[in-house]
Amino acid sequence: MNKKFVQWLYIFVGVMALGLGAHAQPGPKNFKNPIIPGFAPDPTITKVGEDYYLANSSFEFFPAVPIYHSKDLVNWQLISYAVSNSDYLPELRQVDPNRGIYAPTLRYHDGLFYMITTCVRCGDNFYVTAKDPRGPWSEPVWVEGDRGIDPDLFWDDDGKVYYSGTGILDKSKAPWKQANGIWIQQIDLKTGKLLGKKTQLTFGHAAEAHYTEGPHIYKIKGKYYLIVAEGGTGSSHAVSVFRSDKVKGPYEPFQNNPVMTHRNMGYKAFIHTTGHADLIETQNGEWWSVMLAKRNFGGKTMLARESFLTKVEWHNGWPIFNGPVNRVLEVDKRPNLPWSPFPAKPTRYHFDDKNLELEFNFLRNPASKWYALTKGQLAIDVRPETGDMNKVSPSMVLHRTRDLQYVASTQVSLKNRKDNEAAGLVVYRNKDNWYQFVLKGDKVELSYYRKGKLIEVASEPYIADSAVLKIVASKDIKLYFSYGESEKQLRSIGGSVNADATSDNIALGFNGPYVGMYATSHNQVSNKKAYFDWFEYKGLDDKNGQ
Ligand code: 6LW
Repeated sequence: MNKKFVQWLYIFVGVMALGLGAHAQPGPKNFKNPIIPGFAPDPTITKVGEDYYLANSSFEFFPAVPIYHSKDLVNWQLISYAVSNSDYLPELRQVDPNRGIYAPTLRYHDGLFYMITTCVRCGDNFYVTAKDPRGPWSEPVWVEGDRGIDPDLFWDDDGKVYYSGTGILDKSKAPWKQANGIWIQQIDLKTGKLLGKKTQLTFGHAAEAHYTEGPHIYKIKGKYYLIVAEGGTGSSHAVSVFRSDKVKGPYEPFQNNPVMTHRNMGYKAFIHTTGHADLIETQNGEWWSVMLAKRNFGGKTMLARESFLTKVEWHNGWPIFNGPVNRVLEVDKRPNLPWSPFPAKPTRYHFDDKNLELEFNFLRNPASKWYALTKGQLAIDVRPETGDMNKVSPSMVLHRTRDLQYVASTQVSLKNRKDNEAAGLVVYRNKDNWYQFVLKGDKVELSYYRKGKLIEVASEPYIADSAVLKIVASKDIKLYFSYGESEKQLRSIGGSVNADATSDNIALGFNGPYVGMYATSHNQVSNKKAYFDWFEYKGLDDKNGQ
């Protein structure tokens, strides 16, 4: 055989094998919602080739606006944050809980990713751009003036770019109480300047619709579609759709609106609060929607608003969401895309890298770098700020709670502790609703705030420099705490503790729960550092809806 032929034969066999490989592993039939569990509200999605990117709102936490990547719309991996340079958003240092970064829109146009959002009470609307969604992302470009929450960007075929915002342009025309509306205006993306006249597009479809917000505009088969959230981001939440021949309207509402809601399913529905959708067409011609919803764990919303996926089909030029059931399901048939799971990540963080792993967040944007990764330890400055103070960024390094059931543990050391010096673990939602499990002075202490009231659960003598601390969250909405000098010798403390302080039911608000590391000197100066050898977050929920 001649050499060239043999080479070609090898290539042919190789390509066939690859093809067969893909067929041999077709992936599961179904997927499980939510696609991004735990504090992942207001999802927005875009696509480049066969890669999908999704962003969420992040409120007072930093880095801001997590960005996830997927190839199959089901398996998602955190790849970056749209704002991670702390100099870019100094306004986020002092925001109130549940203010800060609201619903973003993520889009890709002509080689650039755009993420536009609102920093509520911290500068208003801005966008950032990146060539690579993994970063670096640009400095914020601020859109001039007060523009309302939930901005959207839409590129029309003629090259003009449109900004849609929420609000009522002429307040005397507010059609009813609690009305909000959507308007549109051209934008110059070089300067952030809005151009020409604003045009009011809608106040929502339902008579007396509350809080119409979260607009996204698309052009599909020659028509303009406007999708909005209405009803407010609670149990009345819904998705409504409008259509027009012109980008500035008039927009005709779909007579079957809302196209998606669980508002009429009653308070026992497992998935509820469905709304705030964004649409995407796959390379295989299917349409899917991401949207936020909450899960009901025995009446408690423990994981706040999360990101869900549901199928969309077109009928007579209108979108049908998950027909014929018209519900977001926990287990559903997965998209026709190559199954592409990411390798499972180790659950234990050893702090061996120079930088903190992407999963870790701070409460607000730290003004100074009060932590360091050194020799396989995370060293955290023991600072006066505490978790119950407002508008500060205490020494907290937090990991999103992505499961109802999880184990979080750490090995912490704080030498020669004074009575005011503490370090350990927190389960955190906001200053009025959080748990602390710390070495403090010559004790180990367990207490929590629920609706701003301090509940002291237990305090036991403990004098060693270092300890392993462990929290187990169980599905009956309880937290179990244990501690000891090594992982093999843990003693439980405090019995079973009500875990609902960080639920939506108790904490209220838009943000979500975290678990993580914490150090404080309780309003006094300290020059100590707390050293964390490792931190482990192990989710115990069944991810296997397939
Ligand atoms: C968001 C608004 C909403 O900006 O809640 O669910 C606000 N919808 O659209 C905060 O997430």
